[in-house]
Amino acid sequence: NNPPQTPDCDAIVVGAGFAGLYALHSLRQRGLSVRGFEAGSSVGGTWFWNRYPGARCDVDSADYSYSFDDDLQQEWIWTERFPAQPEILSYLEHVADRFDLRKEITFGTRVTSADFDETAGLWTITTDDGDSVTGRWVVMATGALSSARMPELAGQQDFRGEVHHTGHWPSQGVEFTGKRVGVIGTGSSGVQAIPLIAEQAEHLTVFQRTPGFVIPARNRPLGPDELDEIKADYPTRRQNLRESHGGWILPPPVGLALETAPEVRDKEYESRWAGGGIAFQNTFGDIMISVDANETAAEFVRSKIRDTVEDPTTAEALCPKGYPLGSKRLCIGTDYYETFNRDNVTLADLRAAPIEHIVAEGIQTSAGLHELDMIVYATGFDAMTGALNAIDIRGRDGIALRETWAAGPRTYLGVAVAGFPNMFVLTGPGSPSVLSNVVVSIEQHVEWVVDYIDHMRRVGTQFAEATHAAQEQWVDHVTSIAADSLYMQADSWYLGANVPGKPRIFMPYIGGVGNYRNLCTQIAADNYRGFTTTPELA
Ligand code: NA7
Repeated sequence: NNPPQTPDCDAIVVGAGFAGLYALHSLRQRGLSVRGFEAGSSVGGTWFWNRYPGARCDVDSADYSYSFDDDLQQEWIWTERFPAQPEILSYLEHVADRFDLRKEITFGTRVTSADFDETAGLWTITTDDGDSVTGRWVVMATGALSSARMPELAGQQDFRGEVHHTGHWPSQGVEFTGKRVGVIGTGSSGVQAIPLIAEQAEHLTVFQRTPGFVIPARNRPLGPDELDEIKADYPTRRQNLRESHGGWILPPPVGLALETAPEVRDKEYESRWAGGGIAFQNTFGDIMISVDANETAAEFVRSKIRDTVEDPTTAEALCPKGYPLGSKRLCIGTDYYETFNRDNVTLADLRAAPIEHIVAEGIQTSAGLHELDMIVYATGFDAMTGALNAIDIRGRDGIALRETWAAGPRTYLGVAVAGFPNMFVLTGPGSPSVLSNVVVSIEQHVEWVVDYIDHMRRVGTQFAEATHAAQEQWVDHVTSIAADSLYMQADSWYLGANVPGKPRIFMPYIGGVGNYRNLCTQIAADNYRGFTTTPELA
């Protein structure tokens, strides 16, 4: 064995969204030299790319923010209950400036490969500029919902009008006035964009394959008094978030749906509907456990749709059926169903009349041609694995992550992969990230990973790598706790079902962020159980 080479830096961080920024900051605080790479021209990650009209977080702003710096959380002013994309982006820009993070980051540069060299004792990343940089550790902060996905529709390239994807929105904005616009997709992004596009476009056609459950957001301005109250309570509030199931504080369930009389039940649903947001899913403790209980909540939403949407055929087509409420991520919207009462909005129900092909003039369904000037794809992401698999990552003996994950992703705790020493993944498959307030998850991941890296340096560990046995046990655990849940009853991106050919594996950890945190803490206390280590050469 040759002594390890001197790397260009200690740690390389790929991505400069919420996770990458905090990882850069924390590693630097511990005295490591760091280099960051970001494909966007500035910081923000998800919030840099998703600039479509209506883009907004569905978690309360005061909670969807960093807790690591008290001055930051006390000084930043959130103006709305649910923060809009521009406000989150300016928050992240502020964080980058406040902690002077930009100078470590190379922007407008995509990492194309990452290679581990055991003999040299380092990772080499290569960028689309052709540059390469070496580091002892590589931290993938590439995001769980960052690889925007275009569907494969016949004739897509023939369309003569404008084409946009919500997850890759032009920074200069898009002009809808006087245009006939088609939106494909009615997940969270479509649901947020549709009402605002409808207000501007000459005509909007919504191409819907699977209707979602859309709960009103009831967004509102956050008054100074309310924000002050939150800030005064931040220490307790943040601790509660860390110990909670989802990284958010919801009003507790009011009992069990199946043990509550129908009139009382509907009153409770009505009250949560009026309050808005994801708390609806938590009205009763059995909604996400029992299909019958879930159906009572689902039927309540359908009754709201039928009450709101004037045209009965459109209302019926908008009613979600055949999968439990919450088994796909709930959509949180503003005036979504009301939008279908507008004269300039048409619903194209693709279950009744599927898309046959895209033509120069628009979208041809089996019911006829929809002439369009613009198509907006709100078709989602190659979730959790897409951004990682887009990089040619090679671990020990040149083994490719893409091959290792050909039958589905396998990780230890969602942060480490056997065969890939000194590589850490933030919000990876097997972590609770996408089923939680992701900022709470991100802070936990970063702190745990940075503690581990610090520990390695202190005890003189050259490489740390998850063992295959620990990884298999974790994958079995993640899969088994999801197996009996209602999550398995929908074709969701949690399962990879939205990408043709993607292996069907339930990717997120559903055990909750509090439990996950405790487990990770115990594993660290147990001398990082499940990792094998190589000591540094003298
Ligand atoms: P989603 O939730 O994956 O939604 C994508 C939508 O696009 C969904 O309605 C899909 O219908 C539809 N889609 C995808 N491919 C097609 C094709 N080929 N034809 C017609 N319709 C299609 O992505 P979002 O961006 O809305 O949200 C992702 C997450 O970001 C969200 O859950 C939040 O956590 C934040 P389908 O349901 O597959 O029938």
